[in-house]
Amino acid sequence: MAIEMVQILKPDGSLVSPKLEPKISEANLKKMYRTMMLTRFLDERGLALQRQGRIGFYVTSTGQEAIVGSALPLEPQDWIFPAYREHAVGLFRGFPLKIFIAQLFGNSEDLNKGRQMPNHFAYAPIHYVSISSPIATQVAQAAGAAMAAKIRKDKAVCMTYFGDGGTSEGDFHAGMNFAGVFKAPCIFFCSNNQYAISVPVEKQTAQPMIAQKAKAYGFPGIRVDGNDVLAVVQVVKEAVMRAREGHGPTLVEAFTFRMGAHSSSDDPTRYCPKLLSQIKIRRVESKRSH
Ligand SMILES: Cc1ncc(C[n+]2csc(CCOP(=O)(O)OP(=O)(O)O)c2C)c(N)n1
Repeated sequence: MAIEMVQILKPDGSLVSPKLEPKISEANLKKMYRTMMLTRFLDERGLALQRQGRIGFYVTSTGQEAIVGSALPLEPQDWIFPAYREHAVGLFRGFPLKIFIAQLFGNSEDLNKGRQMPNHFAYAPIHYVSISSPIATQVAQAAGAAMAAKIRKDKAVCMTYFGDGGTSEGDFHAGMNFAGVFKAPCIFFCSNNQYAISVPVEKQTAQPMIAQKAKAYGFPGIRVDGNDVLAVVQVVKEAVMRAREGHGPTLVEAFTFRMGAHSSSDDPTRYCPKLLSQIKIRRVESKRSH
């Protein structure tokens, strides 16, 4: 019953096997790389702005930038139901940087005019649905939207993102069950970064492999190295094809690691010894934290 982890790149950047390399244009490879770098720079600036008291809240995705690979196989008509760590997906699809930053400030150029919490982005032209704070609510929303797309025969695929902690929520199970029964064109993308704030994944679920959970709902579950951008492109490409051809949903577990705090309100050195050695945490007290 074990599911192997799909890997195309070795940690040093060389290929596991040249046969596995997906066909990606040089322009798209550069666009993905640029988006990954931009995301990391945004994290540095976002945290600094929060520490300066100029924005109220920020969530980083440092260590999880390769999620950008999940955006490449999608088409403009597809829909994104994100969690709060998918900046790279939005930026890759064309989320304007100025509007993204205006959202953090809640200023006059923010499309919500400050009525949403910072880091709760939405941008209709790229079908990037507003982030909801309650964990995993987007999973049920995505399954419902995918069922609607199927009924309307409009060929849109819905992609939803959530963390390992999100799989303990009722909405995860409701969304997975409905999508499985109705063969909805939905992709469930779990970034297993091994922590839900301070709760390690082994205290979250007795099934160590999140991809296995798809079996209970009657559709495939795939485990991929979430830090391997080429492997992420490849598994999502196959899942999108399945969904678009009417074969129903796929659960993708992207195995990764959150290389920082949960958010600007968190101090991970209090519960995550791995981070103590890996990252220099700025222990600056936040003036405005949530
Ligand atoms: C229903 C609900 N319960 C609790 C919270 C508080 N909360 C915010 S983020 C979070 C952890 C989620 O972890 P995970 O799904 O693994 O995603 P990650 O932050 O690791 O990307 C929790 C418990 C919430 N927002 N909603």
